[in-house]
Amino acid sequence: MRLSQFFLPLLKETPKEAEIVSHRLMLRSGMVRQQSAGIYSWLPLGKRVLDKVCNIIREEQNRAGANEILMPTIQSADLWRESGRYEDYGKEMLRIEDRHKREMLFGPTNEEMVTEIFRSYVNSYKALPLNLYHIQWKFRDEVRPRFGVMRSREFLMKDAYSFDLDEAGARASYNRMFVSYLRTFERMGLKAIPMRADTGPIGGDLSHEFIILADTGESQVFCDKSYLEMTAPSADLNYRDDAAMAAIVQDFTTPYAATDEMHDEDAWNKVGSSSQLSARGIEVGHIFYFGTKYSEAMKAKVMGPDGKEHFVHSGSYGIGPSRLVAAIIEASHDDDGIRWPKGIAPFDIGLVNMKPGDAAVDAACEKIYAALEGAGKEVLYDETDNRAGAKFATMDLIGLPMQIIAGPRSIAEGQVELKNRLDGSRVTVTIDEAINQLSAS
Ligand code: P5A
Repeated sequence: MRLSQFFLPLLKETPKEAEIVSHRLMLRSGMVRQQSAGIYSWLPLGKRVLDKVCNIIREEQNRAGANEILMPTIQSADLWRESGRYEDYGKEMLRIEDRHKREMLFGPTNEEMVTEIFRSYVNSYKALPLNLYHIQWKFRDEVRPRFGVMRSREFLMKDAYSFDLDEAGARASYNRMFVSYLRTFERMGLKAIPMRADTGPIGGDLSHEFIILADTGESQVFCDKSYLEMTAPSADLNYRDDAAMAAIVQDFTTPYAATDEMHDEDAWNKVGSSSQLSARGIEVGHIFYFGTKYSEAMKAKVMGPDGKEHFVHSGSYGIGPSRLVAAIIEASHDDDGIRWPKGIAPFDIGLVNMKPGDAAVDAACEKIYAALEGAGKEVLYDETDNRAGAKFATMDLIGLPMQIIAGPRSIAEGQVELKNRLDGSRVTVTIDEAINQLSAS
């Protein structure tokens, strides 16, 4: 993409309304635009990052055996009356009346709708386990939307729903999602710690929040420092091996970790002060096992191997991709701007032409641009006639992991400078070396 064609509406001033660094940087770098309180448009730079986040989530959900669907944002109130949550949900639910005076709502979550789909098609244990997920906009009329897309009213959610014959099966499904979450967040360069959590309006008796540590986080959390050393299982793991999944979950739930609401002082004191980590955290995912809560209320039954009908056991599993974009920035930035982890960055490489109009520099840049794009890399090519200082500041602000700087002096010697945005290192290499090195990275 050529910068002259790319819609990148940068802000010069730091917006006063933005209280935390991710919100400031997202506004300054033209990633999002607020349309109403807690409601945002995603502009090209932000949209590219959001898509990267969603794709990692999608790959890991699919790897774990979940099926992607797409349910609507607008739901019927009658569906929610079946579960009894229409009245319970309160003011957070945006209620809508259509022209026929039918009561509708903008979905805050989809347990009811997915249970309706399940009961319409599945009637035998042979189709189980089943996990259906979608990535769709949700609306919750939060009292205090704040921190930009971190706590917004309209936000994107990946929500998965599992269906099993019995509790043992449902726990195995829970474990698969738990493990896929470990991999998902690690691929985004985040250390997300699973913490025993409250189930709130979703219900159930087993729940974990996945929390990343950040000073600006809304939750107070307590955990064992050993979590900081733990790494997610590799991609070749076998999701169909229930015992292996249970062992991983066991490893990741044995050290102490709890949010404020679930904190237990006695257990905490046993951790030992040198291992205690008390910090602020951001909830990026939340998983629930709620048994037959919705299947009983909504009559979702299957025939079991015993020839009898059973209410299915279910869980739901949420990740907030739009919140994650902000959370990744909270975890990875410096005074100059964002530092995107590889795999999340809106472009892999920023190519800075220091003297557009200079035939040799233009030719070298065009060669590099074509070669890297040809190698499947996403390159943002700054061929504008902005000042050099402004070009550097923009590249640093938008945080592409690697920058190639091509000026007349270096090009005369057949060289360019490579700047690594993540560690700040700079090297001068030949044009061909730059192409080879970055094509392979
Ligand atoms: C799980 C999936 C649920 O709604 N039902 C379906 C369950 N869980 S949850 O914890 O309430 O939300 C799941 C994730 O969505 C993100 N999230 C938000 N992101 C931005 N702004 C909000 N206001 C917001 N509320 C929830 C979080 O990442 C949360 O973990």
